[in-house]
Amino acid sequence: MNKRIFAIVIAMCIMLPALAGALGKVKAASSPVLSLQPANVPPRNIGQTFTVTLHVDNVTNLWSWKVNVTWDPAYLTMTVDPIEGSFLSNVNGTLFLTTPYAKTPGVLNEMSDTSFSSIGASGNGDLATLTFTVIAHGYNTTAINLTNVVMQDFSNPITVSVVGATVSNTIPGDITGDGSVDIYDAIRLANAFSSNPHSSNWNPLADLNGDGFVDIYDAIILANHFGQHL
Ligand SMILES: [Ca+2]
Repeated sequence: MNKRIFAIVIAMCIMLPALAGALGKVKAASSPVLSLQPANVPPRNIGQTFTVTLHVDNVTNLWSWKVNVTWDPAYLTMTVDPIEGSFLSNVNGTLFLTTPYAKTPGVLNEMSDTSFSSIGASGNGDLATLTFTVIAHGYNTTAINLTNVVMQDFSNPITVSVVGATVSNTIPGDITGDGSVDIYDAIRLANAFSSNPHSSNWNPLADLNGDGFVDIYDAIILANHFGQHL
């Protein structure tokens, strides 16, 4: 680690004003949305795991759902079978089905859940938890996508918007995505310092720990990986 660079970053951190104002939540639209959360997964070391939650918002009487999940098997592998969320099972018994995680690299076909009750679940909730392991670093980001989504109440299909997740697959600290952690990354972090997603200088790639703020904890991650490259 280059201590002088780290000192510059720390100095910038101290000089910049403290984050003001509460972080407001972006209100979801009132129509149903199926998403993976978090939408932006921060960078991990090779071998580290992370989870994303299949989440639904603004749904009415959800009785059954089915989805395919796809990802790039060059960078990520699913290491645990998906776990059912509580949204449907809180209403009644369910039949949760999923193919084994290792059957096809990069694809999880027809994960589904169906309630034993004719009355479905309404509102917002978690449908499933997916666990991935980082197996290689690339540049910038790689995606986890949701396809072939089917949702329905007891008698009719439910139209739903679908949002996947973006996973940062570089070395932690490689904000520029050029495969090395250096002064250019420190500058990007400094430029985004004290920002949140509502700030004009927000840069999600600089939020290295994915907590919704660019702050000293991100600078520490960058410093710890300073000098590393692909
Ligand atoms: Ca952060």
